[in-house]
Amino acid sequence: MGPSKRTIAQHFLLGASLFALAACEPANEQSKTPTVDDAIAFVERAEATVTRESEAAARTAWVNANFITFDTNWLSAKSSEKMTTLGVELAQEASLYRDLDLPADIARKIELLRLGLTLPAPQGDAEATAELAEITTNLEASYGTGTYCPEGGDSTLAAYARKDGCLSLTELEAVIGSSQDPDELLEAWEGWRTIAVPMKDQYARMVEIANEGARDLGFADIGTMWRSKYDMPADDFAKDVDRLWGEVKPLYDGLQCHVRARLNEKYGDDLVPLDQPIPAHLLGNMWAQSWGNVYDLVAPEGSAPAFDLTALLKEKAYSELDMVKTAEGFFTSVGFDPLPETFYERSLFLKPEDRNVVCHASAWNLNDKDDIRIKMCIKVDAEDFQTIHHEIGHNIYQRAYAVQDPLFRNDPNDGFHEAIGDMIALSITPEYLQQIGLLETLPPAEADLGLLLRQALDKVAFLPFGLMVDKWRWQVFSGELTPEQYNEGWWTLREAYQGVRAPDERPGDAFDPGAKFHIPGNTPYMRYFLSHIFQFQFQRAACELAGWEGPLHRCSIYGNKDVGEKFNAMLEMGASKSWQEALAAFTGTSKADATAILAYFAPLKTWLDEQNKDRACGW
Ligand code: X8Z
Ligand code: ZN
Repeated sequence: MGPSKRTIAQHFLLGASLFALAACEPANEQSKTPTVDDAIAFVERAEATVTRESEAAARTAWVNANFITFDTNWLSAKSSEKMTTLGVELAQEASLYRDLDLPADIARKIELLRLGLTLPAPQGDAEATAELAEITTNLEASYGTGTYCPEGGDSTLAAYARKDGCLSLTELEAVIGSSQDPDELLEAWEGWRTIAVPMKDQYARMVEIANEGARDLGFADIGTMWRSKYDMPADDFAKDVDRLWGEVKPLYDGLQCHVRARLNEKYGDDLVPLDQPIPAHLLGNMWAQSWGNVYDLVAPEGSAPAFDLTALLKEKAYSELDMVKTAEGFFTSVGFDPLPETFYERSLFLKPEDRNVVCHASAWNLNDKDDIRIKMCIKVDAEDFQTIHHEIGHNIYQRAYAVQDPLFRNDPNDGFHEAIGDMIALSITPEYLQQIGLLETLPPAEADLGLLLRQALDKVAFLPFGLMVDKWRWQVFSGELTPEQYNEGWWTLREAYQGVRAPDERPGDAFDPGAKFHIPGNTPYMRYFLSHIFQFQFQRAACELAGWEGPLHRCSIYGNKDVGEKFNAMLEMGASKSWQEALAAFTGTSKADATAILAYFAPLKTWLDEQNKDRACGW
């Protein structure tokens, strides 16, 4: 299930048991010719069943993710099995009504039911359904409880280890994010990847089962099913993401070239040769997916960053709770209702010392109304300040579309859900920070370049990673990559798209994709690539509406209720209309459009071109 958001519709859609629904059906239901009235009645029953079954599933998943134990895993697997059974039955029955001439909203709901599951089980195969649920629960728990325990005396990480001599992901990430010692970095990088080795066989078996489920529903494989969820034919969607990548690639390539040159100055030709991809352990992030932590190494010469948000939060002694309240304050400033009391009572903000939790940040709606919460292990730094906005954005969206019918309580394109809070966080400008008292003196205009570079290290560096994760999964699902080729195929894509390489020869049993949350968690990833396009489109539309005339990266919509109102109108649409219609309602265009992110970073692109003019870029 998604790390990011769970709503009842998604719960059911990600898994769901139609035994109650099936009980109402006459035994010969399949044999009679389906009518429009049958379809309407089916949708009504499906929505009632989904609503009834999903709340318990959501609460089970919440407890499991907050207390990972043998028993909560067991309960979670049972719940997932039940929900998948329901989801398969609903998808199968929905297929019967597809070719009828249905009212538009019924046709849309039928399609959502058909496409709802992330990993379908084979039809009517109780054993395979149970096995699938057990595997997915185990994979998620393996990731959530994974630790690296250095053995032998030559570990460079002893100083960071806990009392039991082991390091959790949080601790290993702290090393990758702050150390500039290549030995430490390499050990932390390799150490975390040891947790994924045992996942590989289970992952391969999971793919086998779910592919059979996808075929039963009429899809060639799971990847085709995933690509069919975007209101356009699956092949057109694949072409569209390639088009978007082609548009942003020159900006990415310029950034990669500059960063590689500076890391070469720091680490030398042996470690960072100028004609090779960058070794993945030197980029300040466990997955080399965003590079903000190496800002100081790559910053424009002679110019300090306009501000260091981590330092400001620490100077002002912000607590984790202060960070959450500040993010909430942004949303209320544009007119959204305050978060309910229960959000503060029931969310998890701090990493518990005494138990295993899934620390990867997520946002939940437990009752599809107002029981919204986030779950994350907050650190007081700029990265988590951004992530809190991201998560609350999910909650605000969930609450907005709660006005819709159950099957429409979702986004029309999973990239939207990921873009809401990120778009809001684009308004964290120096002026905004001054308004809320975090920053005393506004930096001069020439500091903009540093700010933009800092932002690009997160947003632009992310793009090829956002793209390649599901390019890999699509190849795995289609059989283009066999289990023996899983790891090699992963690194082929990492090199091709990101210009990033493994820092060492990978062991034969390595399963490096498994060390990224969304692979064992089975959360589709193309949503994040899309979100990095959409959030800039949303921001450009919001700033136009606000009458902003300056450069896009200096625009903040803080306090602008007109923008909030129009934004909310799109959020309230939920999945009731195509994503193209929802996008047009807010931005006036129905196409995913990279010109907004390019406009945002235009001054940086000019600067990067200048920096790179005598460098041999590429890898
Ligand atoms: O998983 C997340 C969010 C929850 S939906 C924290 N993100 C991706 C990641 O961490 O890999 C946000 C950015 C990309
Ligand atoms: Zn998210």
